[in-house]
Amino acid sequence: MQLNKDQIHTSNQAGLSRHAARFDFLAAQLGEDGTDVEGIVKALADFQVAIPSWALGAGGTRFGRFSFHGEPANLEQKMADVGILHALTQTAGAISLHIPWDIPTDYASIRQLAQAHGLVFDAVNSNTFQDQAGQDLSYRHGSLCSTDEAARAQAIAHNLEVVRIGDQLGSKSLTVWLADGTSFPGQRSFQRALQNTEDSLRQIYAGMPKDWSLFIEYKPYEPNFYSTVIQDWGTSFMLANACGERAYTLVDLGHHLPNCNIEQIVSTLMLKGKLGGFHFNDSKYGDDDLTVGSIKPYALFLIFNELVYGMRNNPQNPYPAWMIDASHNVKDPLEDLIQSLEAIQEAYAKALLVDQAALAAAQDAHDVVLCQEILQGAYRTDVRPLVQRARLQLGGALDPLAAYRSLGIRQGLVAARGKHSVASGL
Ligand code: AOS
Ligand code: ZN
Ligand code: ZN
Ligand code: ZN
Repeated sequence: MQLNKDQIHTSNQAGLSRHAARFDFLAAQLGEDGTDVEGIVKALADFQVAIPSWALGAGGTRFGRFSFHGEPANLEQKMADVGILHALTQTAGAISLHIPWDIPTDYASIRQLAQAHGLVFDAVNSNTFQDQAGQDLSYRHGSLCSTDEAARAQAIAHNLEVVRIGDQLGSKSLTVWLADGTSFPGQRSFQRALQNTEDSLRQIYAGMPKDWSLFIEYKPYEPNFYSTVIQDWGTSFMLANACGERAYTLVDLGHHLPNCNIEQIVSTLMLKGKLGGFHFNDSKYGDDDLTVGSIKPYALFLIFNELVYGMRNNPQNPYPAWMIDASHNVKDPLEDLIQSLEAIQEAYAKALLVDQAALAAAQDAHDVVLCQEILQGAYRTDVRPLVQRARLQLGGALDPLAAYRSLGIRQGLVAARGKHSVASGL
C-alpha cells in the first residue's frame, strides 16, 4: 500500500482556505515583531525524524501485548508504513533498523524500496539485550560488560556485523543501547563492568568505517533495577571520549530520573560537541515511551530551545540524528507516530520563535521576568499554521491524522495484511 500525492492533494482541498486565513493572520502578527516567517517554515520543512522499525507494531508490557490489526510483518511492510507516515507528514524521511529483527535478505531491493518511499536509513541499532536463537553464549550476565571474555567477544562481533549490514544500506551510525546492569547490590563489580564496557566499545569503534559515528545511549534503570553500567549522560560522555572523535552521547528523553533537567544536559553536551543522537518520547514516571509531547510539552519546548541554540552556536557539535523511540499499547501505532511528529514540529517551531538576541540582552540585564516572558511568549503561540504550511509546500497533508482516517489507511492495511498480522521483532 502506497499513498500517492493526488490522494493527499484531494484530501487537502476542503481545509485550504481556512488554513490560508490562519496562516496569513499569524504571519502578519509575527512579521510585525520582526520574525522571519519564511525562514521558520523552511527550517520546519527541512527537519526530518527517523522512525524506528519497532514502533510500527503495538508494543506491550511484561503483562501482555494487544496486537493492532494490519501490523507490518516484515521489513518491506515496515518500510511501507514509514512511507505512509512520510507521505502524510513529510517529516519522517528516515527509518532506523534493529538487527537482528530487520536483516534484509536482498539489499538491492531494500535500497530500491527505500528510494521509492523517499526514505534513507538512519542509525542502525544492535541488540545484545536478548539472546537470539542459535546463539553460542548467553547475555544473561551481561554483554559488552561481561566478565566472560567469550561472551564479550560475541557481543562485539554482533555490533560489527550490524555495522556491516547498515553499511550496505547507506547508514552512517551505530546506536548502542545496553541492558547490562545488576538487580542486586554486590552482584557484580562496578569497576570491572565499566572497564570491560569501555574496552568493548573501543573495539567496536575501531572496527567501524572511518565515516561512521557511534552513539552511546544511557539509561538509569530497566531491565535491571539496582545498577545499569551506562546509567547517565556523564558515563556515556566519558565512554564516548574514551572511544574517540566520532563517538557521541545519545539522549533518550525517557532515560532520566524524575525531574531531571534534560535541557541542561543537552546544552552541556552540545557545548562539548558530543550530542550525537536523540530519541524522542514522553514519560510520566520512567522509560514510558509515550507519545511525544503528551505529558510534558513545556519541557519539550525548553529542550528544543537548547537544541536550536546549539545548532546555531555550536559548530563543534554535529547535526544530531533525530529519532522517535516510542511504544504503543492502546493506540494505532501510525496514528500515534503522526501525533508525535506533530508535537516535535510544534516544539521546534516554538523554539524557532524565541528571539535569541532579546533573550541574551535580558539575561545580561538580569531581567529575570523578561527572560521568562520571552520564552513563554514563544511557547504560547499557536504555531500550527506554520507547521501546516511547511507540510503543504512539500506535498504533505494539511491534517495528517484526519487524512489518515479519511483515506481509510488502517483499513487498507488490514485488508492487505490480514487482521492478525503481528509486527516482527520485539
Ligand atoms: C531502550 O530502552 C532504548 O530506548 C533503546 O533505544 C530502544 O528502545 C531499544 O533498542 C529498542 O528495543
Ligand atoms: Zn532509546
Ligand atoms: Zn528506552
Ligand atoms: Zn524509551
